[in-house]
This record gives sequence, structure tokens and C-alpha cells, in this order.
Amino acid sequence: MTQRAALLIGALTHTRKEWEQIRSIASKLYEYPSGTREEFISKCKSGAFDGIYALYRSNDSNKYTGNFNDELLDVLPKSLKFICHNGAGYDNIDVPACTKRGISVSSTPIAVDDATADVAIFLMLGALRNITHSFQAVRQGKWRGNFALGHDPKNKVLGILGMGGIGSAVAHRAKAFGMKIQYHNRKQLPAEKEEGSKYVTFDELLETSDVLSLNLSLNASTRHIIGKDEFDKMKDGIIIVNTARGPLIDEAALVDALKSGKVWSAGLDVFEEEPKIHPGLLEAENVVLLPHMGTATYETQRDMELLVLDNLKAALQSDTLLTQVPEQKQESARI
Ligand SMILES: *[C@@H]1O[C@H](CO)[C@@H](O)[C@H](O)[C@H]1NC(C)=O
Ligand SMILES: *[C@@H]1O[C@H](CO)[C@@H](O)[C@H](O)[C@H]1NC(C)=O
Ligand SMILES: *[C@@H]1O[C@H](CO)[C@@H](O)[C@H](O)[C@H]1NC(C)=O
Ligand SMILES: CC(=O)N[C@H]1CO[C@H](CO)[C@@H](O)[C@@H]1O
Repeated sequence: MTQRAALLIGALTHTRKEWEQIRSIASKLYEYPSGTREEFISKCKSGAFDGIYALYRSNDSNKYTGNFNDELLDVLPKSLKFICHNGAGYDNIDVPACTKRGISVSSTPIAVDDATADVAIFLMLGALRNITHSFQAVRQGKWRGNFALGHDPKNKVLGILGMGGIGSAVAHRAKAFGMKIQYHNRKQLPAEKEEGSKYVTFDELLETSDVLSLNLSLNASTRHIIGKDEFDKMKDGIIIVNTARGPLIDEAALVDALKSGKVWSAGLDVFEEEPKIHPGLLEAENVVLLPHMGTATYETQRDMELLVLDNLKAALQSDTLLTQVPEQKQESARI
């Protein structure tokens, strides 16, 4: 086989042994466990990673390299053909710029579906019960405090924006609570994948949902897909759940909608400027907040690391990826 080295950026927690086994199929293993973007760039320029064919981008690697944009892609060795990213969202990788250079990119859908859907349901139930006040009151020795009644999920219409792997896992769970499911995607799913969910237009989704759950990727065309105009179209008293990406929602408009009562409550795992949270959300009692921990379970973190390694192996051994990002799959089966 030709010289095919692999590079690990960031750390592995659960699959160190499996990474070492890659040694048998790669000509060399490099690591960049931590550092700054400047250091990374200067290492690339000095030839420290020459010959890398595929790289593993760990879940915390963005801290050490920053976004994979033109500046970084320009200095990475020309031998690089595959980027295997650990995460369902990959908005910190400029995919069109990779495509232009003939670099294929994979992410970790599927492995994240159940854990993220669990958190979406947790946040939805918390938002339906307006649970934040009670959580705080009981710890402060105030028992129920200034307790107010919540809502049942049963017979409510759950609107899912982005019915992919996670969206479907949310739908599956929500049905068990007696909810009616409708969704919007760019394209309607084949009937067997809909599992009884109703396909509606974007406007219908906004106008007729009692609860709206966001599960779509963030990119230039979905940034602020929910803003003031969209809140205006929604039913009064809607509940918003976001476990996808913060910038999908115009956070300032959400704060206004929570204050006016347009939005009854919200459950959020992601924020527009993480880890910074809009003060209006921190102050609001009718918001359930989590610090972006949708996939933070032992089982799921290990599954994600294994899926990245499987992509890396496929790249090194057969020039393919198991879970290539959809934007590239649409262009051609293989680039
Ligand atoms: C949520 O609970 C708080 C505390 O009980 C209450 O003040 C607030 O009115 C409730 N929110 C809604 C929208 O009912
Ligand atoms: C942005 O994401 C949406 C939702 O996942 C997708 O339909 C669309 O194709 C993406 N657009 C681009 C430019 O990648
Ligand atoms: C990255 O994965 C490791 C290992 O599972 C985990 O400890 C860590 O919390 C994760 N970090 C993020 C930002 O998800
Ligand atoms: C950011 C995020 O969690 N988005 C995911 C929602 O579901 C779609 C379809 O499965 C994925 O492609 C996104 O990555």
C-alpha cells in the first residue's frame, strides 16, 4: 500500500486501544493532543504531518485548531484526503472548501440519535411542566414555592423541524406519550420512514404545532430559521425545544417571545454564543437549560469515537467513508 499516515487531533477517552490498532493499517500515526491554532499551523507548515491521508478530529479538537476553513486547509498537507469528525454537527468545518480540494468529510450521525432524542424529551417534559421553578424551590427549602400547573404531552401536536435520525428518534419517543407528530423537511420522507408522522409545510408547522422541536443542521441557510417573523406565526403558548444548534434561533427574539407569553416555555441544550447564554434566558423562570450535553453518556461517547475510527479505517483501507456528510454524498458517491 502507498504511504498513508493518520493524524489524531485532540484526545480519545474510550478508544485508545482501538486507535493504537490503526497502526497496523497506517504507515504512521501522528498526534496533536492539544495546543493553539498558531502552533498547529506552524507544525503543518514545517512538514510535521507530511504524508497524512486521513485525520481524526476529536470532539474537543476545535479548541486546539479552530475552524477548518480555507486558512487551515491551505496549510494542511496536500496528501490529506479524508477528515473524520467526531460530532453530529460539523458547522466548524467548511465543507464546500473541502469538496473543492477533493477532501471527503464524515460526521457521526446515528451514534448520537438516541442520546440526543432522550435529552430533547427530557427538555420537552421539563418545559411542559415549567419545571425550573420547582427544581430551585425544593432545594432552597421552599418546597413547591410559587408553584404553577404545567401541561400534559398527551394529545398535543409535536412539530419536528428536521426529521432525520434524531428527529425520528424524538418522534418515536413522543408517540409513547400520546403526542401527534408532524414534521417539515426539505423533502417528504418515504412512507415507511414517516411511521405515521404527518408531512407539513414550514408555515403549517409553525402555525399548528403545540410544541416545536428543532433538529436540523446549522449552515448559512438555516441560521436564524426561527426569528421574530416565525414566532409571530406560531400558536400562542407554544413550547420550543432546541437540542440541535443555538444559532438556528434568534435568541433575542426568543427572549421577547418568552416575555410576551407567545412562547409558554422553552427547553434548550444549545445557545447562540455558547458557552455564553443570553441573560434574558438565565433570568426567565419558564426556561429549562442544559449546558450542551445531548450526547454526554458513556455509551454514546464510546459509540461516537468508534464510528469515527471506523470511518478512518475505511478511508485508509478502501478510500471510502461510512458516514460521509450529506452535502458531499449528494454531489457524487465518492469524490
Ligand atoms: C412558570 O412557573 C413560574 C413559577 O411558578 C410562574 O411564575 C410562571 O408564571 C410559570 N410560567 C407559565 C408560563 O405559566
Ligand atoms: C443546510 O441545512 C439544511 C437542513 O439540514 C439542508 O436542507 C440544506 O441543504 C443545507 N444547506 C447547505 C447550503 O448545505
Ligand atoms: C468529548 O468526549 C469525551 C470522551 O467521551 C468527554 O469526556 C467530553 O466531555 C467530550 N467533550 C465534549 C465537548 O463533548
Ligand atoms: C446539529 C444536529 O444535531 N443536527 C442533526 C439533526 O438531524 C439531522 C438528520 O439526522 C442530522 O444530519 C443533523 O446533524
